[in-house]
Amino acid sequence: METLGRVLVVVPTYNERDNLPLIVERLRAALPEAHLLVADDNSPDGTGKVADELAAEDDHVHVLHRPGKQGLGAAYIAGFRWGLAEGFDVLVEIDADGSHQPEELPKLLEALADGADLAIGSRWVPGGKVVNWPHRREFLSRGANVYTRIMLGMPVRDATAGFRAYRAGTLEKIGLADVESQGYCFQIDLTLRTVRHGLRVVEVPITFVERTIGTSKMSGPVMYEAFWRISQWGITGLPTRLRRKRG
Ligand SMILES: Nc1nc2c(ncn2[C@@H]2O[C@H](COP(=O)(O)OP(=O)(O)OP(=O)(O)O)[C@@H](O)[C@H]2O)c(=O)[nH]1
Ligand SMILES: [Mg+2]
Repeated sequence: METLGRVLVVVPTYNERDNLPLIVERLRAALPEAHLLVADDNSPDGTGKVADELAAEDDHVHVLHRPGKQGLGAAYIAGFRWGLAEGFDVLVEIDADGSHQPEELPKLLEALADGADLAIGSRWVPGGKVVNWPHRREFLSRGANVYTRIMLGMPVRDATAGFRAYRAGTLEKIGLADVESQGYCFQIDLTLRTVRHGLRVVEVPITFVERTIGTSKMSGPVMYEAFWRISQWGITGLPTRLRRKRG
């Protein structure tokens, strides 16, 4: 197992005022060496101010203030750019709403240390779980992943997962400049880029817990974006897949 170097956890926030202090405390306890970057889209509920207060008390906490709500993908790209420029070796994604357990992060980092280029905290591999999800949400997530697997031919069970760890080198190789995905489909986009670059993706089972505080930002347009982009990537990638199969 190799040593991984410096870890940055990027926490995107939009109206997560009450969740942020809790997730920051848990992350700091689970991984005391890691640095955190809150990427806030000028949340109307004042999350940015809460983030500033946390950063003032702790030199491992940083804040990226963005002008307005531009989607999850854009927030992560800005956060990754910040982390790469600061020389971090590993970049982690985690939701602020408590759905992902910071205590499970060491497992993801172990997978990287064992040779993965991207470690995904996965709900849909053996050992993975969801807690308190309505049937409708589970159906949607499983359905989206089945559709993604069929359309894109990726051997990944939870390509929409938002709890993951990238080696800095992975992000540098796949490139962030031309990523257009704005919402959650950003997760599928980066997974596909990683697979298509021949890099190693490892899924680690996690327990996903439905948020108890604040509201979901999942919306119709966000789901629609994912659907049409997956379809588009599937169709444009088809000739290459067929050629590989024949050859
Ligand atoms: N900066 C920023 N963060 C966002 C944006 N949209 C969502 N987030 C954050 O991304 C994380 C995941 O968003 P959620 O609303 O919990 O969405 P989800 O977890 O996919 O869906 P639920 O299961 O319904 O909660 C949370 O920390 C949000 O605050 C955005 O446009 N900008
Ligand atoms: Mg959530």
